Amino acid sequence: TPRILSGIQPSGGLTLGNYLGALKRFATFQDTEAETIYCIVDLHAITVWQDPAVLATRTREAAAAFMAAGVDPAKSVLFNQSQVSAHAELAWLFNTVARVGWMYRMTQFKDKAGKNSENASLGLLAYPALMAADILAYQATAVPVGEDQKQHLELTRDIAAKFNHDYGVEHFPITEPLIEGVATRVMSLRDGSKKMSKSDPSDASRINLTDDADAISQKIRKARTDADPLPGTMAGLKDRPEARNLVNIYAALSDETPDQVLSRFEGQGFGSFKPALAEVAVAALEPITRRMTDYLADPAEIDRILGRGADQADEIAAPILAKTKDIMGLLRSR
Ligand code: AQP
Repeated sequence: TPRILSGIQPSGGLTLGNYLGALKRFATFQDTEAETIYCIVDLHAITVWQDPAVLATRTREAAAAFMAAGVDPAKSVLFNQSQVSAHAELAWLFNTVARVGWMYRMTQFKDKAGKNSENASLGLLAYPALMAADILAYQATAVPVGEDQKQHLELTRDIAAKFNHDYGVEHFPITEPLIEGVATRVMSLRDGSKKMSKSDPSDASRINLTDDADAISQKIRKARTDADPLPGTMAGLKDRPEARNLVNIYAALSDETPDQVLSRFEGQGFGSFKPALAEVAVAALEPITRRMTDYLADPAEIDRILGRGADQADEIAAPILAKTKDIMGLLRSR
């Protein structure tokens, strides 16, 4: 059976980008023949500084967001990465397979490390090797991600292929990215060239899954746009990234194509489009926010769910890790 794996970092409150690019689709895979494994990747989050006083809370919030978006712990394995040691162990083994040059080429590293990359954590550079471990510890065959993670997934494929080649085995699958839908890249509300991100310093740049109706409406009202009326099709929005983003968000939330949305708004300006978008966004997010709040009322139950998930994950990953060590010639002394 196909095995699907994906993860989200508890590096801040989750955003509409995380929802449309990831969470919204996660639940749908549960109803296919595939086995689904979802991981809150706390070891990834600490590649940039995380306040220890809030990381556990962020992790529970992410778990609540998964479940609020429809991920059912009875159908999917849901856990936090740091509790399953195969991730860190396999990442080390992959550090010996991956090449330094591969890591320096990653655009996310360049973006997050900034100008002073010598001062970035070594973990931030090695991030894609840990991501490869997340995926390959379960020999996962498909990974649903947003467009932004495509480069990292290619690196996972490179690591799997090099491992198989170097050791002359067919041990790791060459994982396929599952990138589809109109909002695989939701952009910042303040800058149409930057992706919407939970760690953007400007809260106005994103819609958080915990924002209430007023906050959502206000952020959409203030979103950067232009003064031109909307065209009848997306082709007419070529040089208008902010406008394109808002139309894509509308389409993704209402399960339409962007052209279907535009056909109703042709000739109208943002004065009428933005309130309509706010209404669609509030209607889509309100139930999720409400369910998140319900789950978060019982943090001990969230911990129990994640703990059970970690046990299940460990059961799958441990033999794959052991086999990997055998292939590499590491002595099995017990
Ligand atoms: N703006 C986005 N549009 C579409 N999909 C997105 N994803 C994130 N942002 C967008 C998808 O969400 C999943 C989890 O991402 P992550 O938490 O591992 O980290 P990220 O991609 O780096 O997301 P953020 O919000 O930008 O986090 P920070 O600010 O901490 O780096 C992935 O499937 C991703 O594609």
